[in-house]
Amino acid sequence: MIGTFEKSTACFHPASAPDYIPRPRLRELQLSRLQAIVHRAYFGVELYRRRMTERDVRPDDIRDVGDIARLPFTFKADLRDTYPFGLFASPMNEVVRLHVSSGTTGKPIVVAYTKEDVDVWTNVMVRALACFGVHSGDIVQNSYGYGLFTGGLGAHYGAEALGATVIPISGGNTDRQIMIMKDFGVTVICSTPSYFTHLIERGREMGVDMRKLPLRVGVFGAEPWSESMRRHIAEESGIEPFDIYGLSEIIGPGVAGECSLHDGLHVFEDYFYPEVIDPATEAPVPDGAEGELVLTTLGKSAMPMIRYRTRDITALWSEPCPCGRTLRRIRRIGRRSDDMFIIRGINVFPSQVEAALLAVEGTLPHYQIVLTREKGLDEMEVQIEVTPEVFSDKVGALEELNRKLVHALDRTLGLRVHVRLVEPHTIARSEGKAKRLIDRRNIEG
Ligand code: DLL
Repeated sequence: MIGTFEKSTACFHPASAPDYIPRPRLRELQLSRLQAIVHRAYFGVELYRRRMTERDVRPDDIRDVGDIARLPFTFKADLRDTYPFGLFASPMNEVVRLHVSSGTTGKPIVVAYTKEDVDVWTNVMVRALACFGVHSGDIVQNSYGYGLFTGGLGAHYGAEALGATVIPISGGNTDRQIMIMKDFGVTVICSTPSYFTHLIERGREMGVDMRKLPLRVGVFGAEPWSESMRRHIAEESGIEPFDIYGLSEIIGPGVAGECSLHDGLHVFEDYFYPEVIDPATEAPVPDGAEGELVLTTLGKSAMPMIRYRTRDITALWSEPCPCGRTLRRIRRIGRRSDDMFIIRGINVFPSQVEAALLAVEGTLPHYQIVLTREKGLDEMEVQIEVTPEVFSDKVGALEELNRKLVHALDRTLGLRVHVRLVEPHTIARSEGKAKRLIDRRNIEG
């Protein structure tokens, strides 16, 4: 899709200077930051000290960036097991922000930021938005959810620091989103790609053709999307869609972003050190080969992450980019190595659904999650078998159970889903691993 976007405006923001530093200088910077962060993690967090001791490695052993391979990995389970504050390396009076993301079971995971961490986050978001050609004078409709999710505030701080005008509309209330987009002359939209396709559809129903609006740039991330989805969005709305990647454990949005060549996402390597490994052998894969992305934070104080196993599958490219940035690129993320799925930007593990369902009396441990996409909006239906007693009972009992399950799922996932109660033995039994998830969303579409 190179060079096909008519409305693009290239510009340079001073904060983007580190995007272009020569590789040898970048490596020096990475080393000094890595040494500092490993020191901080070792002396400030019990789990890191224990893991490093088990591997017989001390902070002084990190003498080259390559020595990172001697450090232990960190997993999502470590955040869950140390819930809520066990991985914090700063005293609470230096922590100015907490965000929360899904864990694999009922308990969420908590991430922390000092004032300086928020500044780092803002800096990488400014650089990501600058990559996308966003500048002061732009009117940014921020439809990422505000709250515990990192999307809303992350994009907000970045866009504001860039000098753009931010409309902190958050997600939902689609008709109002379209009215504001039209009436305020919005030029940039930040949202999940699936929500934007919904906005396009609803806009058309309301007689609003986005191709005729000043809207120019889409900042899309928080869930996998494809080249065909990009083409669809570009054709239907006339905007230039950019991919932005990030995760709460590392900082939120702003870990990597596309430049105008749309050929991979530049990782802001001066703050996030990327490795790609074979998830089975844990060995690094060659440049350009597919594997699991592992990230180390080089500039975060409150909660340093050492070799975090993201479970996101990608490839890392060292080949220089024609845009001039020296930052390496990752291929867009299409899938994960675990069973987490993302619906309307919210991360969900089937194990969370199971825990919520089975805590309610009258259910059997046979369920299935069906995901569909209607008019660009993701829908989730949970089908669950109920005990013969409940099923043969009056309609009232089924309705009551349905209501309880919807409520239990909402409480656990933060998501309103459909529940369908079915007779015992309705859901297909599997001979091996149970197939809990049927994804009919056609991500490619
Ligand atoms: O989704 C942060 C974010 C907000 C990124 C807004 C971009 C825009 P979490 O809720 O912790 O954080 O979810 C992180 O979402 O490990 C990926 O599996 C997935 N993900 C995030 N961005 C992309 C993307 C935010 N551009 C998890 N493409 C990550 C594919 C993505 N998957």
